[in-house]
Amino acid sequence: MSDLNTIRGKVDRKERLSFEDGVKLFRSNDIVEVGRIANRLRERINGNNAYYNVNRHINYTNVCVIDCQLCQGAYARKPGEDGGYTMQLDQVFRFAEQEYTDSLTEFHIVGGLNPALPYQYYLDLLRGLRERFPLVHLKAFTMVEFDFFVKIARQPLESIIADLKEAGLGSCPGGGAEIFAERARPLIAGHKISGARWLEVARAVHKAGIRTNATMLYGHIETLEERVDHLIRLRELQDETGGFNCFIPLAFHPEHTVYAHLPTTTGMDDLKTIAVSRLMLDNFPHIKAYWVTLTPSLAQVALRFGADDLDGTIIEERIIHGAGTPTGLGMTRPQIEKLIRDAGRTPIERDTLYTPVQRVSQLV
Ligand code: V47
Repeated sequence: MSDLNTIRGKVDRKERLSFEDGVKLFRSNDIVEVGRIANRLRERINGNNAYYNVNRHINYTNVCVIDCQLCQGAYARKPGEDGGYTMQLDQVFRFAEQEYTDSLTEFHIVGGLNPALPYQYYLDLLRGLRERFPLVHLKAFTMVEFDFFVKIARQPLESIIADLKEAGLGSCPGGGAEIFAERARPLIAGHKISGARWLEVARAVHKAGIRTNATMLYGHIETLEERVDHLIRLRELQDETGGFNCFIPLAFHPEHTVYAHLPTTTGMDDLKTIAVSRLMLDNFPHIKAYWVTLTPSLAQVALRFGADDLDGTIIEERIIHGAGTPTGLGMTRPQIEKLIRDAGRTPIERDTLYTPVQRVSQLV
């Protein structure tokens, strides 16, 4: 008899798991049973479907005022530091045009907190992309960037959200959440906004009718209890707003950061984190195994451990590659579909809001 029977019983009876259950799952080495329980819930929520999308990342600047230990030096640069770049708007539009194909359904747009850029830049960026690519969904700006806009525009959060929505914002990526715990957060994220503020901004964005994702960065200096605490804080906000689409656990890549001495996460930990996320976040429609941080092979296996989404084709990811992830820069649709089929799942190409996309051609 596995000591996880009580938890399995709760999941089967559709009872919510407690903080202690979450910690127990993380502490278990019975990865097969943890995965099996998560898989039951995953199949209850998503059947046999496994989702992916055709997207491109636009990282408009890596210049950032935040002393974020997980990103400075790996991707971000201080103002004036060597290696910093900022795309002027015409460069953003040219980059987007180069990357555009008819299959594209999403631009994923994030950047550093660059004091040289005025608030108007972000509105013009969205407007310019919407004008040029009216069919492409603009998933842009993390809760950290929203808080920065409040400061530089000196406007209330609600009016920033309304401006961005009017300019073409479709939804928001889940970055910047890192780990909410007050002990660990400043040690990896410097003076980035607090976990409480991240959640407060997400609440306001959801209330304005904009859906967002959420992430958790794990595998650095956080404790297992802090991971479970992070998941429960997200679950509580989701109970309140229902505005989260997807949760993405992000495995920390230490290279080129001040935590370069830390080991990378292991397969056991990665799969367990996917599984525990699925089980604790019973009110999140989707759990994403982000192939960029996990490697395509492990992300594929994760489709049997609670995950139902692999993210997208991407083509050029900079943030996590800056920190040494060994994965390629992008994948094609046939490559992603093969991973999904070989996991015994049904590939569903989706748009950002998880509506299936119908294709005439299956080529790119
Ligand atoms: O916020 C930074 C993380 C995030 C490192 O919403 C690192 O669909 C690992 O949020 N090692 C950006 N991770 C990526 C992100 C994301 C990715 C894919 C899909 C979605 C979505 C969101 O990357 C940052 C931070 O948490 N990060 N440095 C690092 N060294």
